[in-house]
Amino acid sequence: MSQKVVAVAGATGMVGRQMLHVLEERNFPVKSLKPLASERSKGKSVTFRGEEIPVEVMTESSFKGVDIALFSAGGGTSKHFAPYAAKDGCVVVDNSSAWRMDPNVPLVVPEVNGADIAWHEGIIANPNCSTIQMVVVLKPLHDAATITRVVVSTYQAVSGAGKAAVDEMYAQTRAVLAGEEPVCHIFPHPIAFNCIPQIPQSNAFGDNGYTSEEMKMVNETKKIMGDDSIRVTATTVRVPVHTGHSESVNVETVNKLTAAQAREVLSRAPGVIVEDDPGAQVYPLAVHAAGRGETFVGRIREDISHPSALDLWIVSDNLLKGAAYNAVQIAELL
Ligand code: NAP
Ligand code: 3JN
Repeated sequence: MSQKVVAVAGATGMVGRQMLHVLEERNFPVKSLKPLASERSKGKSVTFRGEEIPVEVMTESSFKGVDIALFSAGGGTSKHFAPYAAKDGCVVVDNSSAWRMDPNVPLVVPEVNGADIAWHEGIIANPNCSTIQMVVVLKPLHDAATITRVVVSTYQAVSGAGKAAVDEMYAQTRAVLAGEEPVCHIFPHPIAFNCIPQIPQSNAFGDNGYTSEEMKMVNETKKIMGDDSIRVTATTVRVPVHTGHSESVNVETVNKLTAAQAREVLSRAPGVIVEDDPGAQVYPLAVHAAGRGETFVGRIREDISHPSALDLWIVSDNLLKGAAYNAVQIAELL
């Protein structure tokens, strides 16, 4: 692969920092790196390959001479700046929801629909973290037995809500342990020692009673799998875990798959690791998945309430496969 000029938009953020880490760890052929952020980061620098690189304030002309830009600076920022980058010949891999459902923008998980990058017009979207880890597991099952319906409940880590949310969880935990009242700034209710069935933390609910995170899982799954007929319903829940989203997933199929067949199919699936030995108390755990690029699946069993359905427990690092690693994999495909 030839050396590329790479910009990271949102380089000072939780996802942006992981992007720098993954570019470095995967030895991505970076000719030069351009870290971009807001006015707030003027004077700051980031460390890349042991070198301090000053952060630049992102402007409409930041992308001249840039080959690939990895965006994780929020949806409004992507909506505004990505077209300027594309116009200057840069390919944008965008981590926000701004472009995901645009019919002219491929929404890509390399293990599932990597070929879709072929029709990009300058912008490629990275799906939502909860969707990514689910479709990596669903795709091989769909190919084997044709999925008709998916019922998912998520247990999402606090790092998915950004750095301020993680700080709030720790502050609340300290407060509760000291016998004090937890203070809420980011979340609508205490996240310490609690579960909150609302993601995101503000302006979450639509007219149908679903949250926007839940509707992302519904709509993005159909687009990535290239099959509008798959019915999906989701309940997304924030839990006091630092990193690693977990999901309980029920999958109905046209053709029955036994648990053993599903395990066999998934053991051959790219990017998937089967961890399924309940007798030995082996199943995927957020604390084990954190820091890993793969998606872990276990508790694979036949649903006793249905003639052809499976129950699964799926866990992955929300900042890596759910964001930075998937984005860098897309850049590698480019
Ligand atoms: P974060 O920790 O709050 O970081 C936000 C980053 O965006 C910072 O670098 C910030 O720069 C930068 N930024 C904000 N406004 C900007 C502007 N107007 N111009 C340039 N840079 C700007 O948030 P995060 O957790 O990293 O998440 C960032 C975004 O990534 C989210 O909004 C979301 O769209 C996406 N995301 C996607 C997933 C996924 O599921 N794939 C998961 C998490 C996040 P300053 O430091 O200068 O403020
Ligand atoms: O809450 C999580 O666990 C994942 C959060 C993702 C997120 C956070 C803020 C804005 C997104 C996303 O990727 O869908 C966005 C957004 O771009 O809409």
